[in-house]
Amino acid sequence: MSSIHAESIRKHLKLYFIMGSINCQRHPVNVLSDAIAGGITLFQFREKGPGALIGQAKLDLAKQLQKLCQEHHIPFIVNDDINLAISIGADGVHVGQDDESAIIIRKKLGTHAIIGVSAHTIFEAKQAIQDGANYLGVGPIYPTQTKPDAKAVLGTRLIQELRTKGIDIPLVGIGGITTDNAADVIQAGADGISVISAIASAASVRNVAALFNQNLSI
Ligand code: TZP
Ligand code: MG
Repeated sequence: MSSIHAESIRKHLKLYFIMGSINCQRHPVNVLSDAIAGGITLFQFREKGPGALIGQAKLDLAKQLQKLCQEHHIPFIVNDDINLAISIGADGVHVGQDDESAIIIRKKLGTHAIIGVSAHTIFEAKQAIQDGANYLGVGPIYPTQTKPDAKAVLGTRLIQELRTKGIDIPLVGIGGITTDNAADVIQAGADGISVISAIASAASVRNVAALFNQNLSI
């Protein structure tokens, strides 16, 4: 990866909003639109869990959300679904440890795609870097209700450890991040934070996104 690409990704990770239809109390297009107005810097379409859309409905929503992102120059990342990402020309994908390796995904998506990988240990982080991941999602940092199968809570320890070891790949913390604890995640060495419920379920999506932004500008 060229370093210009890496530095551009690092900047986009600052306030990384993730959601799918089941995380939203209003139409996802309205939620994303408000989140963009509040200043999110990256978006991941994560249409997953009980009641999630599938097939044509999932494709249609992906296209609507992607269009909104394109209008605001916000990269659009797809969770897990490599074929969906290819079919709509998404900017990248985010995968977990049980998904295909970044090596295979890179072959499918090409050099310019943004590939993010979830890491829960130093070993997983190093492997993802070796496989060509552009950024890591490290977590869960704090307890979360959003992912029932989330692994053990890490706190900010792994982020600190990665940075102490000189691993400088762009990375975000994920899991239970709120406007109150976001700055601690950055302080530990993350380039940004990724958030589902604190933004998607907020009474004012726009205001909460803006408050995150304010609290991250440290
Ligand atoms: N991966 C680790 S924790 C998590 C994911 C997808 C859920 C994050 O959601 P929230 O609502 O921001 O805690
Ligand atoms: Mg996955």
